[in-house]
Amino acid sequence: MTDENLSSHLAELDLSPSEEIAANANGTEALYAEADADYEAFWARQARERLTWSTDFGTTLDWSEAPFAKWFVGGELNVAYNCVDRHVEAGNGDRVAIHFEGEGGDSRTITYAQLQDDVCRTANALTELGVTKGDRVAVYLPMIPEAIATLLACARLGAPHSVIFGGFSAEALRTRIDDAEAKVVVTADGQWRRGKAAPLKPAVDAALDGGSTSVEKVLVVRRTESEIAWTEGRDIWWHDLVDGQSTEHTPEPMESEHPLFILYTSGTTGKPKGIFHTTAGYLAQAAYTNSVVHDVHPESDVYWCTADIGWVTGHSYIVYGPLANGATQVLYEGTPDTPHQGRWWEIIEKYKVSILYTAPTAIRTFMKWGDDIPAKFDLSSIRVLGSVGEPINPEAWLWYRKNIGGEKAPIVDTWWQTETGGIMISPLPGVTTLEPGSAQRPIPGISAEILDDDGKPFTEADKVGYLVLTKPWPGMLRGIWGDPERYKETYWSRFGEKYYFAGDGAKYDQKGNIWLLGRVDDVMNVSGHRLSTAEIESALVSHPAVAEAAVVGASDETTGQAVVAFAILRSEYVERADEEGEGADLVKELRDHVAKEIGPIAKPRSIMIVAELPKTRSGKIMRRLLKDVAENREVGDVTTLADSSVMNLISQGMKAPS
Ligand code: 6R9
Repeated sequence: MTDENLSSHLAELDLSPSEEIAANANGTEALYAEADADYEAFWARQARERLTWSTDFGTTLDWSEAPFAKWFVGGELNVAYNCVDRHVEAGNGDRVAIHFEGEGGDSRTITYAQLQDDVCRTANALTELGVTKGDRVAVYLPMIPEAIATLLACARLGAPHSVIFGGFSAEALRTRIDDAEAKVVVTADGQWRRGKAAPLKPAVDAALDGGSTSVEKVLVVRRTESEIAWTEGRDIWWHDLVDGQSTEHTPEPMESEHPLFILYTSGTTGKPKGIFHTTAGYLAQAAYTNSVVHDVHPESDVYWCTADIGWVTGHSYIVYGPLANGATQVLYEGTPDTPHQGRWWEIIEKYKVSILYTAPTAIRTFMKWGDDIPAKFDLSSIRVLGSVGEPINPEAWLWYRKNIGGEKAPIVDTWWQTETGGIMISPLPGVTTLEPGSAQRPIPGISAEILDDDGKPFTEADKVGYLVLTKPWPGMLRGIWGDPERYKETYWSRFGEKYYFAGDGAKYDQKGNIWLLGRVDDVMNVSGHRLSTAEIESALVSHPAVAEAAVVGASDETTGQAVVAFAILRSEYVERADEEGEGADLVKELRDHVAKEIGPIAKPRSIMIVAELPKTRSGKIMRRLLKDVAENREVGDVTTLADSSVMNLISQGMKAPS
């Protein structure tokens, strides 16, 4: 689609809330007013109505030691009880909690009553391994039901879990296990990826090989039946220990501020940050947001969040939010193209998924694969779509709405972070008139502003600034594990202690919508003009030849920084670019296209056509590495890349004479 087509198409669309959704939506306009009037009272109501407390709380928020927050002080509850037992007690034990779909086609249906048994057995097993309240448990598991049972069992015991994504290396595992001083590791022999058994347990062995760790036991799920090494006395099979346990276990109430989990943020330089979250505030926000933003109706919806449990999205929107709400959800183990590129759509058809929550990088991949693939499946059950992880460019937004959302499902573009615990900025289905590409407005209970370089808030349109959060919120991180100073320094010092600095650039549009513009380190300064990498990437992707693009600011003698772009072409254009001279023509065309879309100042100094972009395993483009290439430096640390060979190809291409 050309940009004229895109903007005229956008202008023609009616993106006001559909009556059908609005009639029954959990979110309402009135919530904004209620929260604006008294945000603490608003959150207190959410916490009391959505959660079941063993002891009611007294003080809603204690901010006297800011930025260290205490929410719902004096209250006690058990997270696992809230996510499982109470639904069974309420007579919903037969409701499906999890439709599990293994990559190889094996499936399991787990009701809330069965999940309760699984969680109790797992809690009893962990107790037998010596895990008690306060001990840390490292989790390195595939996307299988045992992962959910493990997290809930930890929560039940008050043993904070630290999930390490199954794609991380032994080295990453070692640093995270050591930092949290985990007592037990729960893992599997392997996981299914693209039809092959990918090993997991060997990485745990390697991580623990150096000795001197805190780990006493390793609990191993048999998933792939691969041959693995075994350390007698340390390693225990899940089926030997868990299966025979009692299904009775009494959940112990935890204080509101008892630590629930640690989750390390990836992709940054230096030591990973162990972001930690606590019990009641986190759960209240996860349950509330899953209800009003995803508009989950537990009695009728089938919800599917495609994130991995190893990321915060999996924590909040596979485990804690939907289960606290008593929802029915799909859990899928594998990759979207196994055994065929329509696998996700087949799953939606099979389980009649009504709410899908995924990431722009996945959507752009599906665009590349072609419209005809989802068209083969019945997706008419879909009523709400969600996006998370990075800005969704309007092209991808429109594709998602048309090809997956039947031209009518609202798309919630949800901005939040590991640190925020839950969704912060997003439209609400049935309430908000949508604006493709923008996360729009803080949800009720959340307050955000955009600051200029001097830390002054502004509201004028199209001026780029820094996103900050101006009031504490229940799901906020309580710190960086073992490093309170780093917590203050990273988030509460850039603009003083009044503002939580999110690290994202942002702007308002004429209608007052917030547009997220990527990490601040991705905001370039070209001849004194602020330019966002995301904006230029979006412009490139709006050209019909471009499937995906990444932009970095490379230092430039004249302009301070210059725009350097990397682009993956759509398959129909790859051949054309390979022909003598055609590649150069296309690059010129793309540069002019960006100049036309955003302005001559944004015209990339160079555009390199590449076959792949360097991405972390969570799908985030590692611009830091591309910047190294653009600035002719040796490429830095590639250990968090999903495929570390990608950078060799790109570096060679850059050096080759064109
Ligand atoms: C949930 C999650 C957080 C960073 C965040 C921002 C980017 C996430 C976004 C978005 C624009 C959205 N981000 N959602 N940017 N629009 N809807 O992704 O957490 O992995 O900690 O990443 O992701 O840059 O600061 P996390």
